[in-house]
Amino acid sequence: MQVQIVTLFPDMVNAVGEYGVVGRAVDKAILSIGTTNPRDFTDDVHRTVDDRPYGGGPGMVMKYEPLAAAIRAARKEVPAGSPVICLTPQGKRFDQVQVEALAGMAGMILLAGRYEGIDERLIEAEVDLELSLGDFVLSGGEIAAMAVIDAVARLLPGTLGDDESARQDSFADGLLDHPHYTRPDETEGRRVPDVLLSGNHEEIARWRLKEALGRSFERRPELLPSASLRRQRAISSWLPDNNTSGTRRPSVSSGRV
Ligand code: 9D3
Repeated sequence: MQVQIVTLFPDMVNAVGEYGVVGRAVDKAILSIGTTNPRDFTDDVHRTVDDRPYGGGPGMVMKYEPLAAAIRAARKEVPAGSPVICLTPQGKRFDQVQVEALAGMAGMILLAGRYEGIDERLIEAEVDLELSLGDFVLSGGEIAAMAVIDAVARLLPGTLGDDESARQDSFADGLLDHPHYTRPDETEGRRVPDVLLSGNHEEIARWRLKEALGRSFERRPELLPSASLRRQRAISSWLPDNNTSGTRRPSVSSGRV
């Protein structure tokens, strides 16, 4: 996948490709990250990318022309049909469903804004999708663009090892994680739960599921309905002659799975 980020701070976003899992995807040429700086598409001596808002008020607005020229240049670096995605507090909340959709693309252009906002006509003319990380205030879109790249890179075929991929699949069930422990078996009076030292893998799996459900119920109850639906679908897909057409199958319509 080719990702092109339109940003005034290219050094900041390039860092996401230098570490850990994303770094490995870049090294394996599964992912390529490039940047386009709107400041390189100005024609005045001050290389101006912002201006005062029409209608007055505080702050500055990113100008149309340098951004439009930068996006046009960025389009030449990604496959045809790649979406232009603007990171903005006004966007739709970013979640794992969107991560999966983006991981199926051959490329994407991520637009990271600064200042109070971007001239709305640029969004209308060039942007396919607006995404937000959530209801808190960042100083610009760069960290959000890096979060999108990190989340998407993990799902690209070949990025994770077989081990990591299997774990990713088993936790794609929409619940919070169970607690984790490693050696030693006691730290300043706190012991690892006995069940984890028992060697009984069936019992350990049950305990972990119970913990994951308990934490999800306590901390994120809104996760439970879709987690339950996903689990039912997973179980259905393990059954013989599993029916993916959406047609009712009388023999397993009791809802007991
Ligand atoms: C203090 C300025 N805000 C008035 C309420 C508006 C505002 C403008 C620009 C707030 C944040 C930003 C910059 N943020 C992003 O570009 C951004 C963002 C975010 O702030 N929160 C969550 N997700 C995202 S994605 C891009």
